Amino acid sequence: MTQLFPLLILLTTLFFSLASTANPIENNQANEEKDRPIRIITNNWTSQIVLSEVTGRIFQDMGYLVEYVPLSTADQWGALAHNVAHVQVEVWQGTMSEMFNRMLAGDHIVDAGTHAAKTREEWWYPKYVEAVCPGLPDWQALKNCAKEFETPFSAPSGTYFSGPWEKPDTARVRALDLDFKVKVLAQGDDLWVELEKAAKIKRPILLFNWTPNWVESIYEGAFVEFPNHSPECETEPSWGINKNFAHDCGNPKGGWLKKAASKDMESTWSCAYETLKNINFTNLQIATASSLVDVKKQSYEQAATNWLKDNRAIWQSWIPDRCKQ
Ligand code: TMO
Repeated sequence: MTQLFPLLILLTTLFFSLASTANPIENNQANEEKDRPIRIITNNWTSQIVLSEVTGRIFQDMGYLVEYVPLSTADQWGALAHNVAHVQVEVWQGTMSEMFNRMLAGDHIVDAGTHAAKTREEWWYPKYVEAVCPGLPDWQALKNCAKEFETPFSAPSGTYFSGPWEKPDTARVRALDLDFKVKVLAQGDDLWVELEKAAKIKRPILLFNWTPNWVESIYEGAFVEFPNHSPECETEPSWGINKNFAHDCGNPKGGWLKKAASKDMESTWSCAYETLKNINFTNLQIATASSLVDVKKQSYEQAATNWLKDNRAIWQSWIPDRCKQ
């Protein structure tokens, strides 16, 4: 018996080490892939939060752990660069191209591809405003009617309401010599509070809006048409109608919408990374995702559940065959 003991231990050890290290490299990777959560960035507007939730549920369906990391669009770049967060599903050209391109050029993040959706982020007004500001949507109409948009914040100038995203609005007001002051709202949703208050009594209002968004399904309105955007407009003062200042133009029309990943995503969660590259939302899908919450008053989670239920064939097609369980 005492002689058998060492043999037994040897055999047991051998059995377990063979079982667990049959392919040591593959095994460690598999563990890390499924044990470490993929951290998805959530920002502060509806479609982004719903689509992040949709993306997270798809990853969970594939067997991954998922965490959501609420971050401002300003703070998300450092998190991605340090692999503290790994996925951003809505990078908008109009508000984020500058930082996105800088991070890409520095090799700090990965471009995970472009959605089919075409985007625009711009000054916007509800249709009834045209009656008191003839000439809209041409921006030059604003030269003669700034007073119509006066509020206690800006008196005697007009107010333009912007959201908490990096936009060169003050530089544009200066470059185009407009009599407006920019009121930056703390929360994205504050824009819709202002819009509803104004629209109820048909008070003129000018605010930041974008497409695709739920707003277009509820309010008739239009974007202000500023001089066409060009990259030089943002960097070359001599470009455009004001020879002394940059930003004498509007935001891009037909802008791109991209996905971003951390540098470690592909090597750590290769199937999730492949799926992220395939994820591809259209204008209608994004507008629908946001109206489920902002119009139909569902929670973000309910909206994601409903979206996944109604679009099963689409999201299943984003998962590569080799990654299907
Ligand atoms: C990035 N956003 C859609 C708020 O303009």
